[in-house]
Amino acid sequence: MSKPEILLMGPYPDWDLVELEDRYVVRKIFEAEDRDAFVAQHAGAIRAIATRGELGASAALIEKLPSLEVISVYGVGYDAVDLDACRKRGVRVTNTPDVLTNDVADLGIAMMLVQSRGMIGAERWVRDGSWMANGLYPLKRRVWGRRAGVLGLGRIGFEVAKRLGGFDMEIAYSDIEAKSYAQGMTFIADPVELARHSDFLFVTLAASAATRHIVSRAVIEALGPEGMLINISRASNIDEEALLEALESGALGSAALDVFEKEPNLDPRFLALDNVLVQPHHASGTIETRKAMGKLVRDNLAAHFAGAALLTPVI
Ligand code: 8YV
Repeated sequence: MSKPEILLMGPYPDWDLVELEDRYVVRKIFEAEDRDAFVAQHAGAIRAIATRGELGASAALIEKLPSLEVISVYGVGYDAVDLDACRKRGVRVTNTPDVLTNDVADLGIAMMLVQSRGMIGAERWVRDGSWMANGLYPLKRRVWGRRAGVLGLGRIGFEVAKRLGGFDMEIAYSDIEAKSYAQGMTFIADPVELARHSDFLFVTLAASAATRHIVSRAVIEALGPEGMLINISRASNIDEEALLEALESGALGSAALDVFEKEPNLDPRFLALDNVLVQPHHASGTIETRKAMGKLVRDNLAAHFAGAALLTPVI
């Protein structure tokens, strides 16, 4: 039997590619010089798309693939996949929830600690001889015992909150409704109020059209000159222009960001600021988790082509 053809939207680790190429004809759109010509050449045969969270699949692409049956996302976020276009065409979509939750939460906590204790500057202080020349490193802010807000208490938000409990922090959260599993945490529905009650505000909610800029100028200003914003979700959840202005003016104390609009081509204004920690969208980036994500992508594709139930369907 001939192998089904799949369209790969961006590079996967070699260990995944080897496995995919064993079972499928893999068409790598990201290597094509002329993407439109590449799609036109293979369109009729493509039955699946394997993509990444941040790359997704646009309506324009989906419409060009008449044989498309399924899109498997390497990532929990599927906001970059046009679900309306998929529904119209009866295309199924899967993602990789759960397997990445703990690593994403870990990175969020690490970003809070690194930024609050000034560890990037402290490293520089040692390496550039400032320690020898100037002595003690400037004092930074404590983390333990302070107030944390979690915007979006889903799987990742909950794991962030659990970890924050280990720092004896006062934890509040915002979500569509109060969660029964949020023991010992205060529910504050309004994100502005949540920010007002937080020293550290974690953005952990799944992105959609409805959550676009949920971290508004008002939220950022409520967090204030002593506050820190930590984003391990999607850039679209934050009004990035308002964030930049607040970081520049000091209306917001600091930020720790793993995601950016137009990433990896982030706004250069971020790089001129020393009150922001920038990370290259790698919250799920451990070998263990990425292997589990790749396996789930493949298992979903295999289930689809075997006519079995999808393991982790979105639609
Ligand atoms: C990326 C992510 O998919 O899970 C998500 O939604 O954005 C990430 O895990 C990962 O960086 C691979 O591109």
